[in-house]
Amino acid sequence: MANTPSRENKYRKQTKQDLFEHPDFYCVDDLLTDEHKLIRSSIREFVKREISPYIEEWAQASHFPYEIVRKFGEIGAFGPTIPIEYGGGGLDYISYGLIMQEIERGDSGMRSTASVQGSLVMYPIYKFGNEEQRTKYLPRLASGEWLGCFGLTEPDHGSNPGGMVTNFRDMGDHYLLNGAKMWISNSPKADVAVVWAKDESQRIHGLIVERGMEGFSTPETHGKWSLRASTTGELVFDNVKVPKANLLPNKSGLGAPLMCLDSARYGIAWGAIGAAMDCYESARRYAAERVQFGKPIGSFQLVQKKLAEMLTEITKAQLLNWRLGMMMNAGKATTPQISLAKRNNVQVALEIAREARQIHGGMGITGEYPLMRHMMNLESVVTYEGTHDIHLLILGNNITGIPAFGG
Ligand code: TGC
Ligand code: FAD
Repeated sequence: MANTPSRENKYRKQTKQDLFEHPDFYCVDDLLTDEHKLIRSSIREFVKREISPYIEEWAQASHFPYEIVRKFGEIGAFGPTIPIEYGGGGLDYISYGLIMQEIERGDSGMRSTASVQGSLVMYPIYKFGNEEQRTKYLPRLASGEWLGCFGLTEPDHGSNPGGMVTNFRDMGDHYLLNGAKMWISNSPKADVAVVWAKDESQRIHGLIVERGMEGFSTPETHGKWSLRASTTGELVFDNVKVPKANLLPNKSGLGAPLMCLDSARYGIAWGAIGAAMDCYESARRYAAERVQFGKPIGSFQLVQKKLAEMLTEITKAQLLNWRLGMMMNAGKATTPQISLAKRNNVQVALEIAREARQIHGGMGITGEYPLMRHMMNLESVVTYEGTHDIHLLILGNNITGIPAFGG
């Protein structure tokens, strides 16, 4: 009898307020530590104060709020899993996921700024760099004094980065770098770029390229309908002399950038659900308030179906994220496991944004609500860090042992 749940507990219903504030239908909070909850609530407060009031204006104006870089540094959003001695947060992967979730609840473009800096710039310098490189770059990147970017994709090599043509030659006392990267988040404002390029023997290496090096430019990409508050551009290398001390010495080959992508894709799996939660919360609220045919639209079965399906997918994705986070903490998560979560969660977030937009009727297309912004942002998120179909092929390869990428 002692272990039987009381009737009160057994039948406890989540209140409307619970579901409004942050849908947690399966009590995932019970799986989090007090520190996790504290980190989540402090990032949520930050987003409410520093991002949400301004994000529609920034996105409409296609404005990257550069001052957010320092603020992210102050709240520990850059490199949460990097050890404290290098300026990082020394936190676990659940904390990292919660930080990405809360930032993306505000905006995917803002999360891009943070996840590129942490997973794609600080991570390779920490993992593949030497002590001198770690102490020179990591504290400045962690604090937001410097902004970084990650150059893998090229104009003719997106899903197939192994085909890259950007290259460097050993000139004795320096390397000479030539080529171009495209679709690079943060690039127009970046102080440093981690760039992946081939040596004379076609082996891929990471190089740290700094703004101001002769022949290095970062033209901005204009006209995006997506991630409009994030800045995106190219990296152009025209005979750039890179000091030999800037080569990341501890790993080479395509596996090195792909390891960085494992970390970033994990963060995206959490982030996308933050955007989905924001859409769900807006739709739930609107359905309760908007009256048609003399009743709140939330009383119609078809609207309830949409809301119930949104909550179902958010709940499944939360559980997926938590379990994946525990495997990341144990160092046991595999690339296909990360692909499954990135692919699933971004796709369900995109569908939730579209359904939430429909619940808002005409109002859903305006900047008074976050739906169209999230929806358009998620159209990039479903493509970058490996497209939806590339992640399916990674899973297919894992299931059958037969790669179907072509080539
Ligand atoms: P494949 O033959 O499978 O692998 C090449 C070598 O890499 C090794 N490897 C890994 N090593 C460590 N960790 C991993 N996760 C690894 N995955 C693979 C592999 O063992 C092999 O090693 P070796 O020694 O045999 O050479 O490579 P492939 O050329 O067949 O390509 C596979 C494919 C298509 C899955 C991969 O290239 C891929 O993931 N393509 C998608 C590209 C992508 O995701 N690009 C993202 C660019 S960055 C970005 O989008 C940032 S957006 C940021 C934001 O704003 O938030
Ligand atoms: P492609 O590879 O040309 O793919 C086009 C279509 O073909 C897709 O639907 C794809 O799934 C499909 N396809 C390709 N190959 C296959 C196949 N074998 N089988 C079946 N279908 C296939 N990159 C960086 O390096 N750093 C960044 O910071 C960065 N930030 C980005 C920010 C934004 C806003 C965007 C949009 C992209 C960013 N990217 C970045 C690039 C991103 O990773 C690529 O866009 C992505 O990997 C896809 O490459 P692609 O656009 O060249 O498309």
